[in-house]
Amino acid sequence: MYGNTSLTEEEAKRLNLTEEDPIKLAEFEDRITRGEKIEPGDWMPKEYRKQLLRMIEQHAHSEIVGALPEGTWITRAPNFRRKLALIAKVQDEIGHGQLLYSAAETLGKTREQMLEDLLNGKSKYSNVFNYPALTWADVAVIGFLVDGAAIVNQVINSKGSYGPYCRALERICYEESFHLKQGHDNVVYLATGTKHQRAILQDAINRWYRPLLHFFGPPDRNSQHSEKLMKWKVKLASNDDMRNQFLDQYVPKIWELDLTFPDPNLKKNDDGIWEFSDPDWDEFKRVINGGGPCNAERLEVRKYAEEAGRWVRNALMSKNEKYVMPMA
Ligand code: BYC
Repeated sequence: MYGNTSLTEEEAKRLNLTEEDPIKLAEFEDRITRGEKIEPGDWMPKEYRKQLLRMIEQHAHSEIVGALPEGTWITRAPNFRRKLALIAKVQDEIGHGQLLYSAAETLGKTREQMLEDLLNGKSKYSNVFNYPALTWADVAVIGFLVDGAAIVNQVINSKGSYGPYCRALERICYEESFHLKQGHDNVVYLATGTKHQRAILQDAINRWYRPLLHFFGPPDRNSQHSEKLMKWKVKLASNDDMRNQFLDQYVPKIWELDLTFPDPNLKKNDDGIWEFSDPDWDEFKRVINGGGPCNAERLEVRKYAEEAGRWVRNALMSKNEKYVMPMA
């Protein structure tokens, strides 16, 4: 029915593909199967474009909002060396936002529209950045565990099917790997420091544990978009697989330091699958829909940045000039 693809009519309906030209759709899916990259000028199903845009846009927003919790500690970093490293890291995160907005723009939505949708709440960003960074130990935990979680996700997604997103992710992963080293150094320093330093570190790990489990998205059985995204190789691992990889890599590193996670049921089974207590998926839903502890504050800061920076953009952009949209 749909060219060479094995889609049934029911699947086509579910995947929102009934309007697509079956021949073009079959060619597109063959390219994906062969592992070719899809580039901005190539034919793609509307649903592929829509899904990619949704995901890359959310990722871009996560980078610029994600710079805020750590950014609040730049003025209070404990010494000059840590301050320099933190300034550089926060600057890198904003740069990742730039790369990702450019990748998203290749799909036909302008950066201005994307930022407007962030500020009016239409577009999401990662749950983790709606929690406060209460102490310096939060900066260490974000640098080690949040960046660690992001690397797991991004290394996997960088092997995906859409060229501009993959190229942006490859570059981001190089920089994130360095962030991870400074996060690890910071965690080890606090873990081997005074009683107070260990105590604030343990407290930060306790508070970030649940948001970190949420970071990889809902359990596979409740994931709305995974089927399509995995079929088209935008996502190369499911939410549960990525979460498991993260636990496998990072739980032993925290346990090695004689620190704990606040979950008595956290353990690795013989089949390699990590088991954990229900991380309260209602909290996840609340947070991603605007009801987390810092959602309002994060958007206020972004609104202020938009308003305060408008004159700079106006000065740089001329109404009489035509600007090209990024193509790669
Ligand atoms: N937070 O069908 P599902 C960084 C939403 S920044 C918020 O499984 P999907 C860093 C999802 O959007 C890097 N919302 O979704 C920066 C959907 O809602 P909508 C951040 C989430 O797309 C600064 C609904 O739940 N990384 O590292 O198949 C400093 C159903 O979910 C979340 C990325 O952005 C979440 N965690 O899979 C330090 C990764 N999870 O859109 C560090 C890119 C799910 O229908 N994104 N939702 O309203 C992805 O890889 C995928 O989108 C996900 C979710 C694996 C997260």
